[in-house]
Amino acid sequence: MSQPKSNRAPVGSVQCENTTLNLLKANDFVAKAIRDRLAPHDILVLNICSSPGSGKTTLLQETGRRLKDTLKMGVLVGDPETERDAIRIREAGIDCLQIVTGGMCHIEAQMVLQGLDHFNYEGLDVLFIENVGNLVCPAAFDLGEDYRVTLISSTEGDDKPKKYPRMFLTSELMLVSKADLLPYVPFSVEAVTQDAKDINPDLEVIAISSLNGAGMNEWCKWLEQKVAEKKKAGIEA
Ligand SMILES: Nc1nc2c(ncn2[C@@H]2O[C@H](COP(=O)(O)OP(=O)(O)O)[C@@H](O)[C@H]2O)c(=O)[nH]1
Ligand SMILES: [Mg+2]
Repeated sequence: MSQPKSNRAPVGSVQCENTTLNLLKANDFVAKAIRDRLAPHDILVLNICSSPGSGKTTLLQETGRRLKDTLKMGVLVGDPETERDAIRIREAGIDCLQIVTGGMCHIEAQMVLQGLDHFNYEGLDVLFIENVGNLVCPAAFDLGEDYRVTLISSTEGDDKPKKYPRMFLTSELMLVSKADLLPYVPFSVEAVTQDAKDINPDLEVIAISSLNGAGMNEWCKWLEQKVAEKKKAGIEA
């Protein structure tokens, strides 16, 4: 899938100042350059989004532990400050580059394009981009990804999809994270799924826990299938 999804395209319909529109158009141009750069290598690119603390880094650590013998993975991780997430991800055996955004609330395509030089594309199956924790701004910035995966944790409330619709509209997969805490918090997987699907009927949903392993096999299977599809599309192209 080398073209941006139609859900991601309507930058021109964003109601904002002209300068913001120009910024988003420039971003789309760079996102295309990322797709062009990676196209010959059949690397699956996933943009992982969520609120801060929903479990993105923990999920990547656990995915690394489970799949590092079968998939070669790389991670670009964005935070306003510190290298802490990159250190955690490297400890799980995955090559990782930290993007320090200097206070910015999202990653832009230009940061990804510069970060690509860090990776050896040879044999790389998946490049994860862990976005800055934020359900608003990251939704507007195409990073050249194949799929956008948004986490919503059981501890942050099941009302978020309707409040932050663009993030769920532009995602292909919603992971309901921290499923181990569901018995203890007022959060309905059914309600959050219904709200998210009202916005985006094609959205896939998996409930996961990086702590007790619930749903992790299904997530890993989804990932492996997308990698296989990407390689198949590359062979057929
Ligand atoms: N109970 C529970 N806690 C989790 C789970 N995943 C992450 N956490 C905790 O949630 C906090 C934030 O996780 P982190 O991965 O740093 O979130 P990020 O900011 O989205 O990258 C940490 O204290 C994790 O240990 C989970 O599946 N279950
Ligand atoms: Mg993190």
